[in-house]
Amino acid sequence: MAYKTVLKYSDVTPRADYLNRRQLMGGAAGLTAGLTLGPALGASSDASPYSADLETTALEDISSYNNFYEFGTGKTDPAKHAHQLTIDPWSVEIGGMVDRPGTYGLEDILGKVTLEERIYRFRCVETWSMVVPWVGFELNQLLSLAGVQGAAKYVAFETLYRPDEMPGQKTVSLEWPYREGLRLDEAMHPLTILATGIYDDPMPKQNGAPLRLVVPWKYGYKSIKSIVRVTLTDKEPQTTWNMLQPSEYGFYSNVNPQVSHPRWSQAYEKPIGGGLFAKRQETLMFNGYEEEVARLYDGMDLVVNH
Ligand SMILES: Nc1nc2c(c(=O)[nH]1)N[C@H]1C(S)=C(S)[C@@H](COP(=O)(O)O)O[C@H]1N2
Ligand SMILES: [Mo]
Repeated sequence: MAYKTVLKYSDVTPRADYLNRRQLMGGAAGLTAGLTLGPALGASSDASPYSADLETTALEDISSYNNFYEFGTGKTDPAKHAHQLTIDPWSVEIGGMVDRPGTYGLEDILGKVTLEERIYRFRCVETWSMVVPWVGFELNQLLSLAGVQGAAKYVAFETLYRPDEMPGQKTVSLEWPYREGLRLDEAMHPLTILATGIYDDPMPKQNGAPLRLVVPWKYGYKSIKSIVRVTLTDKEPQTTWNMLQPSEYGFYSNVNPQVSHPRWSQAYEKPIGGGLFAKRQETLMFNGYEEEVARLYDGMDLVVNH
């Protein structure tokens, strides 16, 4: 599959500056508890304001410790089995409350959007975390291609259902296909991306090739993989984990250190790849993206709407 040239942080910043900044920011990020986005540190305006200056997790770790129940429930099952998945050709069915419903080929989509690197924190409800340098484009660009109608309030997503290539769909008792959803304003937010790669590589299959959602202020399960259907609707969509256990998994699933899951206190998280003695870190409200997204939830009770 051909990938469009990606505009990377390192392409728009002279290399010496880039390396300097990386070192500088790496140090700064290690000292401050919070997440610092590019310009907040007085950095050059070259960096995407949405990309974080944090030390990234190694690709080896990002692509070997996964949740992708279509390939089994173990953390290493996806890396073992996802090679069976065929991803070329790939298309996304866009429907519901849109002006231009239809089957959109991935190649066509990639010809019409702007790919860029986004370094995001990623936080699973199981309390592990990573920092991933995604390559992707803002979901709002795809929604504009389809033309969202005024009555639409939510976006629903579905993963591929293909049991012949996804053995977990025969053995794991979730209701397939995997589904997720966002409120329209969450979907339109510039932090919300559809990712097609990690580092300079096309998306590893175990990470949700060829196209997966990334919503960095929500728990990882909202970031649905290998998407084949996007539907605009005026009703809150059903979501896989909420259907399984609504008391444990709410529709919003915003990272919140104050709202614990029955099996996992959410006060702390543990970075993956730091070795056996990696220090736990305090969980940040909205996973560190409070400044960018808190306003979306003004006036809402975040315990009730967990
Ligand atoms: N289709 C699908 N998407 C999925 C999952 C899944 O099982 N199936 N697991 C989710 C969960 S629980 C997490 S934490 C992230 C993990 O993404 P990663 O493997 O790229 O770290 O994918 C999410 N998206
Ligand atoms: Mo997760």
